[in-house]
Amino acid sequence: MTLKKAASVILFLFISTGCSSQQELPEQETNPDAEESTPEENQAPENPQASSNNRRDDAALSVQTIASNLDVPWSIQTYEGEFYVTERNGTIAHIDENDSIERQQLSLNEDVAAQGEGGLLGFQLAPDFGDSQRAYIYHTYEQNHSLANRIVSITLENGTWHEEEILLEDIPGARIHNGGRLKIGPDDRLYATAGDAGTENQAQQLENLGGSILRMTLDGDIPEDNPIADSYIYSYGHRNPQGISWNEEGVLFSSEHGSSAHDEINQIKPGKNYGWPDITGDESQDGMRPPLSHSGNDTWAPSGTAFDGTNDFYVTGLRGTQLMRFHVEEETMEVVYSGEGRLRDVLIAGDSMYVVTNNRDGRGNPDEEDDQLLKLEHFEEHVE
Ligand SMILES: [Ca+2]
Repeated sequence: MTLKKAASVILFLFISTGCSSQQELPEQETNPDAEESTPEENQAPENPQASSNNRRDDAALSVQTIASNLDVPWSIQTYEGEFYVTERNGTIAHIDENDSIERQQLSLNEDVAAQGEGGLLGFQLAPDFGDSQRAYIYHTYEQNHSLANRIVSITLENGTWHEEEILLEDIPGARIHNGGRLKIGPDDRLYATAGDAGTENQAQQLENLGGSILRMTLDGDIPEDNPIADSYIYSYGHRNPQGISWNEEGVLFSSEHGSSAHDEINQIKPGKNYGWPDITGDESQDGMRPPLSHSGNDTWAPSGTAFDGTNDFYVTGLRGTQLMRFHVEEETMEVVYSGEGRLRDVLIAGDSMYVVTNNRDGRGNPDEEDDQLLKLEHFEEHVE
């Protein structure tokens, strides 16, 4: 494990309250060959100044490299001190307690189509993973010469993950805007974020799963208490949501890529319409919910998220190349960490926070060690 130079990062933070007993909810574009230019991820990084942070328990962070040379990592999961990280081209990196990496293959009935921003994206270990060795994945695949996304359960056997059951197929897909985050909520339902797949109006169509946050049972059925009868749609009017997390009171929040700017933080309520493509930024319209916060003319390109407690919502930034913290009650956004390039996902486990870089996703400037899984924690407590 390398203790990175503290000077290389912007420091502050954080998890002094300890992570509640809540289960770690695992928390999520870019491509060299993407023909479509997605403005949110494709432009040169901005370098917003870290806001000065005078909040309570802030302290310097130590930053440790847990794993290097990852291949466009997308989702982080942890189980008993080990990590499982999906890689967009279709492998899962298993990192053991000694930080050694084993690349696990997938045996699926449909190949992972790692085209544009698509590929192997969301990942969630089953609640009984220790016994069942089961997990859920969200991945892009080819269907009738076009792209779509599917959610399947997989089980780990002798280092290979085998497809078990299809939970949901035909989620709209494309080289851009595939959404892709998967998480089990405090209600034991599986939630997935689906993008508009580049067809904006899909987000307003209730007969179409694109541009929505979806909710299903762990068997892939539509729960009886879903807000729209016989529909997986939990909320809609989203452009390209890539992060969802619940706070310790069970309230769901999301991150969403806006169109060239106006990236969003939303509080998600069942059955509600979040406006894309009809409203963006501060615009309003009857029956549509505006975001809690948006990036204005700046771009965060927000992806994976994690909650600490009730108010601290952590959001990774791709083009923004930083970890941000949205304070729910104060509705403020501040930068808490930067310096390692594009960040795709964040996970809070115990007293530590983990992020993965995405400098090899085709829009970054990778160095030799990229991409990396990094551990952030209080510096004072971990000086070697
Ligand atoms: Ca919106």
